[in-house]
Amino acid sequence: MSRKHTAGQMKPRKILFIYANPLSPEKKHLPYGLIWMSQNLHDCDVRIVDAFMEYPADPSAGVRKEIADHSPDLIGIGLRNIDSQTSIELKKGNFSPPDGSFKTIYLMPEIEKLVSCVKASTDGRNIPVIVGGGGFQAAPAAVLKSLGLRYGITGPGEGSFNSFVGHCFNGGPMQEIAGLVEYLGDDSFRETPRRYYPDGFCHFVHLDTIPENLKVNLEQTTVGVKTRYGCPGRCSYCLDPRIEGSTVRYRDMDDIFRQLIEYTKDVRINKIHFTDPEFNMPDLEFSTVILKEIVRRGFDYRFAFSSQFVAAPMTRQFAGLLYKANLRDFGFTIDSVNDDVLRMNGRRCDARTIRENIDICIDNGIFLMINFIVGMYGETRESIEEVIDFCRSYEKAPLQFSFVFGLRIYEQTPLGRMIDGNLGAFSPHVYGKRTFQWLEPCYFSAPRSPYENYLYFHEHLGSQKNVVM
Ligand code: B12
Ligand code: SF4
Repeated sequence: MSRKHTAGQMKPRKILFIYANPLSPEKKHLPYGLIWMSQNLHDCDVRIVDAFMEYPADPSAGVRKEIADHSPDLIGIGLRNIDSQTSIELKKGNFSPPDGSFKTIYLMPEIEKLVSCVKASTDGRNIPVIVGGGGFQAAPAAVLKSLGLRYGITGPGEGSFNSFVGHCFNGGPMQEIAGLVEYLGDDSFRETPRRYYPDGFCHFVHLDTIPENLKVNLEQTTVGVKTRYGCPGRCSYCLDPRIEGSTVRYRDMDDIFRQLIEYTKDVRINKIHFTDPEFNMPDLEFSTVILKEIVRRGFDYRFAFSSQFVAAPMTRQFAGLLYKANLRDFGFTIDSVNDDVLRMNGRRCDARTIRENIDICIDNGIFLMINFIVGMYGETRESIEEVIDFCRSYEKAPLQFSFVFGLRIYEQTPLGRMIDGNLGAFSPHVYGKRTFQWLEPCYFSAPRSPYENYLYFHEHLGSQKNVVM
């Protein structure tokens, strides 16, 4: 079913948004970004299709049918993920270098196939095609090159996509399209500055704008609510400050609760994920107000909340409030428990504080899913032993440890820039091929390869009950 926003007498422009996320059928997520953008497209007739979820047997055939049925004037492709980021996907991995140093899920081949079908189905009809999304932003020009497309948008799509529509149909100026990336061939490209917080647009998904063909997901998934954009952190491997900006901008509190109140009315929604980069960054002030309001309004009985946290800041009072607000199990990123490794990777916390904050959470009845990254910049055999000892010291604790092995290198991260500046010095720790904008999966890992570090951990911690590997 498609939606019409017809304000004037002109025939509405038909937009087809294709969510090209091969992880969709398995990890069931709504294409939030596309729905969100469609809400801000007035005077357009928008159809959103989740190609891999709605046509699991043959997404390309599905897309062909959608294009034939809807004859769009413009096509937007949403690339949420280009890979799974993690280096050890022993069962489902489809991408491994010849030395077997890692095995990951690389999604570009499937996406390329889908996009060639889009191009073949629109051939000769001069229908503009543009790309955007979190995965796209990991390597924008390289993605365009591999898809054989010219245009993409980095940063938020609301606003920029509207300008692109204006450019295509009313001749609006190209240079006003914030975050526009234009691939020019031969690995060269042009990019206009991004605008991180476009004012005057709707920043959440209204339930009545979710098209029927996507709604089936609601009870199976956690629904996303953003409370802030951006992160001032400088963690070596992280793309979030690039995607959302490094200055934090909070959403209006009334708007956040307008969204939550709207969601209370739909019985299928019972899990809410705050999709912030981190719920306790840059400090606890804003989140404290949100949690108190959740409790005051009784939303703690209506929803189970989750989010992603860094190890600090955390206080007893805040942990108590998290429990009361029914935000009781969440991802807790600590990365390492070696102070040098933490510092070298831009982490603002030390091992002593990490331990204190874990204990505070446990004392307050919170179940932590603690994430380590093994093999970060500066990792040594000794720092690895510290992680193993640390996990053993919590063997009987009510929490869970999980591990990521190696750092996926992306160009626009502190680590990516460091490696690009001195590839020779880093090369003993780089696993995989250095391709344009590091599009092809490639990892930094020390002191051994991701797979060797994995085997070592498996041998030493594999039998511990609260360790997930
Ligand atoms: C929250 C989050 C999660 C949550 C989601 C919870 C939920 N219920 O939604 C959890 C923890 C479950 C998760 C899981 C995963 N995630 Co995640 N996630 C994020 C995060 C932090 C925010 C995403 C979000 O909700 N944003 C809000 C929505 C509205 O924005 P959006 O979808 O990006 O859309 C905007 C723009 O991108 C743009 N846009 C989007 N599509 C299009 C299309 C066009 C044509 C245009 C012009 C613009 C455009 O406009 C939109 C509106 O502003 C991002 C990082 C980030 N800061 O964006 C990573 C991120 C998207 N995730 C990532 C990854 C890798 C994953 C996993 C694969 C991890 C794993 N190994 O399992 C899974 C995949 C899940 C899936 N099914 O796809 C990577 C993707 C990069 C890559 N390597 O491909 C990111 C970028 C993180 C990173 N730093 O690298 N994730
Ligand atoms: S890992 Fe977290 S704290 Fe660090 S830069 Fe990324 S979002 Fe910020």
